[in-house]
Amino acid sequence: MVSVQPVVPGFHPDPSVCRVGDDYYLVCSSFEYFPGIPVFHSRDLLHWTQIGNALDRPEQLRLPVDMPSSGGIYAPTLRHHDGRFWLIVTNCAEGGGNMLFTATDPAGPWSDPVRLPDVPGIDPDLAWDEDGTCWCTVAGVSQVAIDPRSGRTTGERRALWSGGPGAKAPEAPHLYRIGDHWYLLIAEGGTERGHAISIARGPGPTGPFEPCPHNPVLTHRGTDHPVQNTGHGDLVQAADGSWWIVFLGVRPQGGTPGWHVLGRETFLAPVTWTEDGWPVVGEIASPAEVVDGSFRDDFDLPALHLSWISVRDRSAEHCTTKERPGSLTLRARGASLDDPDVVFIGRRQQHLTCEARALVDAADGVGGLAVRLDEQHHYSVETDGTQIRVISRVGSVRAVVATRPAPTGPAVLAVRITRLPLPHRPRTGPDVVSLGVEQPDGTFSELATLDGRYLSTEVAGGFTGRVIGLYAAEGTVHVDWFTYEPLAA
Ligand code: 6LW
Repeated sequence: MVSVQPVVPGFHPDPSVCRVGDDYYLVCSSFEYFPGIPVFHSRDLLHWTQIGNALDRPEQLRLPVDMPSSGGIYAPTLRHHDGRFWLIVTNCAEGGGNMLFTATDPAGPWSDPVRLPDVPGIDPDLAWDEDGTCWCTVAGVSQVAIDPRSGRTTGERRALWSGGPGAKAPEAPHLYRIGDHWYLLIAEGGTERGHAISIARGPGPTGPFEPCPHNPVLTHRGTDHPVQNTGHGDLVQAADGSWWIVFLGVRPQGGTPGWHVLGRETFLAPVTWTEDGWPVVGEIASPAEVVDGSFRDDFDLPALHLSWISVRDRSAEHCTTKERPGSLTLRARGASLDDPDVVFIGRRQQHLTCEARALVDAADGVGGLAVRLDEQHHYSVETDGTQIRVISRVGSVRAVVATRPAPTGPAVLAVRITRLPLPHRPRTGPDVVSLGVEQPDGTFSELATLDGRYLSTEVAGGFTGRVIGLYAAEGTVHVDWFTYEPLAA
């Protein structure tokens, strides 16, 4: 029996789910990364496989270079209606706003955006009532009827039930017709330790809504549950008639106050209903084993694996597998990871302990392997062909913390993320990040070991989590292969 586990580990917050027959589909927020909105498929709600990224063309997603980390794509809602998949989401970047996309296959392609210029607010939801009216409900909570094909509103915006008295941040609304009632599910309390999910119901999609007598229906606030910040959920009925909820949660580690480094992850729990029709959320349902997640890329294919995400954009000029067959070529733009214009491509850290390695040829440039939270919080090991160095950026402080002569030819750069032995834990951060270079005999030669707390959300702020990947800081670098492997805890 494993400990409580997410169903989609790593930075995958704000899950939205829908079912078509025996198939489930799930989407998450993606913020400053491109492509945006990973799409997952499952047959049992416990095991999910990524099948696409909904926003994988610049016509669908443009993220300006001056947009700070944790801007961009927030909180999508995925629905299946009238033979099509519908995805509505907020682009929080300048010139963004609410946008709607459709697809016949959730793996893609997804349409170009239909913009909703008259619907302000984040966390948009879509629901259709019996006479075909489409209701768009946003954080706050407010609602307006829309024509989803044109993006125009077809009525006045109205305030709806907005959660318990005094609770901050009523958001993430989802509206469902279940039996004789319309239910309005929301998150409240903010996405930190006070996070919760509450529900109300009414006779129609516009209310009036009566709150559930046992709200909040889900919260871990004030408990010592290993999963905290639980909230922002979406209900789904399984083919067998049972009900489930997907929601976000975090796994804080280390001493007080606890630091989470993988971002907000997606969890699953069963839902039962009381006799008078209110939902009761059960204990978290975990997969029987930790998601393996081992990954190796030799960059032999023209298209990159779906799990790679780039900061803000990915152009063939700066990131390609076609220039040197069997390698990933990165051509620098921004001069370092501190630069919002950096050429960086990575994958979400999905395990509390793990190792990533890459064979980097820096004969024509400078580049390396990084653990990135945002522009101000990252650790990296890089090479310029003659020297290997470890760089730490925490807040406004940037330092080269170790250097060593580079081996002749390409170097295997490595990052190991581990936990300190138990006696040290009460006063430590969540983990330690060791950065170094692999010797010809395969042994890891460490240049520096840094406290992981500085690459946590509690330190850096924001909505994302760690991403481990490759970057170019000058000229051109070629990466022959990249591996990611979970380590035994
Ligand atoms: C999202 C809001 C939230 O829009 O965090 O936890 C925001 N919930 O609903 C960003 O993910």
